[in-house]
Amino acid sequence: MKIERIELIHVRLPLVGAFRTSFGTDVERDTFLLRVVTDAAEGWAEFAGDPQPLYCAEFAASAELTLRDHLIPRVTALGQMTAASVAPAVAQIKGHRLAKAVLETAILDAELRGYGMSLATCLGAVRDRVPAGVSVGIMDSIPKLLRSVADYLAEGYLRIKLKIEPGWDIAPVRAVRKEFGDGLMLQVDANTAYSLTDAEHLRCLDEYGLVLIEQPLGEDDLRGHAMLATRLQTPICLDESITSARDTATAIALGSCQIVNVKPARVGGYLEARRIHDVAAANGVPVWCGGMLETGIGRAANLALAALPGFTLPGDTSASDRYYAEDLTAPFELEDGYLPVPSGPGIGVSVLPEALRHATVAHRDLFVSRT
Ligand code: NPG
Repeated sequence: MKIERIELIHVRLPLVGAFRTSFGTDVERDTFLLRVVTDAAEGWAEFAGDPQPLYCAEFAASAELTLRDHLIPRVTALGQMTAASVAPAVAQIKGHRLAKAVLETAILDAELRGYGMSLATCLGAVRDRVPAGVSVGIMDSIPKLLRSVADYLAEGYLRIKLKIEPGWDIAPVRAVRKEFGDGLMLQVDANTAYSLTDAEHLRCLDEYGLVLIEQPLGEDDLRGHAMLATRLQTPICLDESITSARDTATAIALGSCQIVNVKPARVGGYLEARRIHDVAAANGVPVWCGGMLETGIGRAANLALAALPGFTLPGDTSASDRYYAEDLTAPFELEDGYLPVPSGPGIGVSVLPEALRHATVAHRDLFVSRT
């Protein structure tokens, strides 16, 4: 397969509601899509990050530069290539996993479309639908939170994740547990907002039977997580700390986590995400698929990954209407709490031209073949 053109499409979509986490508040999705045209087919992918480096060090403008000046020149210099050759070609470039992921995914989509295989099949999916969870942001008041959770449960979501931070942790968990009962699959996500000195406070969560507490400590604090794990009954799940299959193996060996949130973008793409799945499965560690407020383009690929056998917990793979009034693809809809795994070639969905037109802010060619 030979790359003929790579186009960046800057898009902006309003979220249906503000989404507050311990690291900031999102009111819109402001990101870019990559469209890769090859001699076999064209492929699409979505940059998972934000305009600001709040969740992780990368951000949209840094990714565009990295792609244009460092990643794309190395990949297009290969001439004939496949998606599997992307990671080795860019291995010299340190970090920038979100940027690497969007490039590899668009190329993988083109390659799979070229021979008519779905991403789900390519990755080793064993399900045609996956259970859906939903991530509920930090709110101004407990009554507002309870209304929001009640609405999501009425829609059919099978597990609830509450965003927490110091000052918004025990009370919301207690209130949700009391209102919706012990049968509710409930978990929390701190996005690195605590330190080890909060261990006794976090121990108060143990009495609420949570599925997990996600990333309580800093992303570089594997040792702190291992120490915290000895103090809590609630299983620790890592998100921000996990950037590769190797550090997944390290985190598991150190006892830093009992569960892993796999975000393909954070680990450099779907091929590395599958290796993380394999490492976790070999250690008996359950994984689930995280989300970064992706449009249908990013979500479709995440659903393919979430259909692998080791993804035994519901992910942050929610329906389109949890995020957008108008998604960029045909909307993903909940059916009895499940979302369908796309089965068409590649990521299995296409952008809707009209929706893309509404969302597009700018276009830039990052590469045009001269041959
Ligand atoms: O449903 O896509 C979703 C959002 C799930 O909570 C969610 N994502 O920390 O995991 C996270 C958080 C996030 C959102 C991370 C935006 C980065 C950007």
